[in-house]
Amino acid sequence: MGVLNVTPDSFSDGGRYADLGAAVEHALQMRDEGADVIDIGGESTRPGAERVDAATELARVLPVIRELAGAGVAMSIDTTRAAVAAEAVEAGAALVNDVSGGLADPDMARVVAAAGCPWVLMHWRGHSRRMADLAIYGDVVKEVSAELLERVDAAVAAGVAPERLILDPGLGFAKHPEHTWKLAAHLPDLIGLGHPVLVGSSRKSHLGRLLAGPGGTVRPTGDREAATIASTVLSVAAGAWGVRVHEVRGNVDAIKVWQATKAAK
Ligand code: PMM
Repeated sequence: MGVLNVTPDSFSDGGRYADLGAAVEHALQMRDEGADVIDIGGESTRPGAERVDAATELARVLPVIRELAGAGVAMSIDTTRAAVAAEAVEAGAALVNDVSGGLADPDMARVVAAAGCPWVLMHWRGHSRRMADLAIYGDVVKEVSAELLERVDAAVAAGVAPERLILDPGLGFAKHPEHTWKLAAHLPDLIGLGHPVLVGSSRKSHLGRLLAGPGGTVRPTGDREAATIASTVLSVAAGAWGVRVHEVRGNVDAIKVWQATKAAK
């Protein structure tokens, strides 16, 4: 899954694809490099981010979705808003990627059930502005698993077919680096919940902190690519269904190496 943030303020690519032509060109490049799905978002979820209204979100994503639908590109819509998801699916998005797992908008489950499309339920405890305060866990793997299963139950109760649900541990969302590393290490537990699992580790701050230079300077987002690729290989080798990444080529290369090695066993 290739990330396309049509936002002025996302943590690693904010502002780069705000122009329609640049956004479409980048999406096509990611598709050509091997991304199966382009994940389009119009609202930044970086820690501390303020929300934008639905009209702003729609004005950012719809032109890109329409253009890419015309080019036959498979897309997901990265939104927590039911109204945005509904219009995005109508315009051609094939999948809803909801970082709130249906918690942010009580209408989301109904919209997804009506659309009959796959739904990524990410583990989430609150909007970006306050999520750092919510990173309190005893056993992070058990709690994230239990909270994801609650979201599955709610989705199914609202009429979404269970086989359409994809789970995501929500690395970095209401999680300190130690929580994120624990979840990455225990990915098989999440996969054991019985749904495909998507992992979004690309360029996130746990990598930046791990790679901090002398004096503790956190490695900048644009220089976390090798670490992202390592994380991709570990995730797919552990059984992840997909990875959500900003730079597609290197990650696809790495997955091919893993696949060829596995095939030669
Ligand atoms: N991370 C971000 C945004 N959307 N969606 C899913 N399913 N999983 C994630 O980990 C995730 C996401 C934040 O990263 P970005 O600012 O690069 O989009």
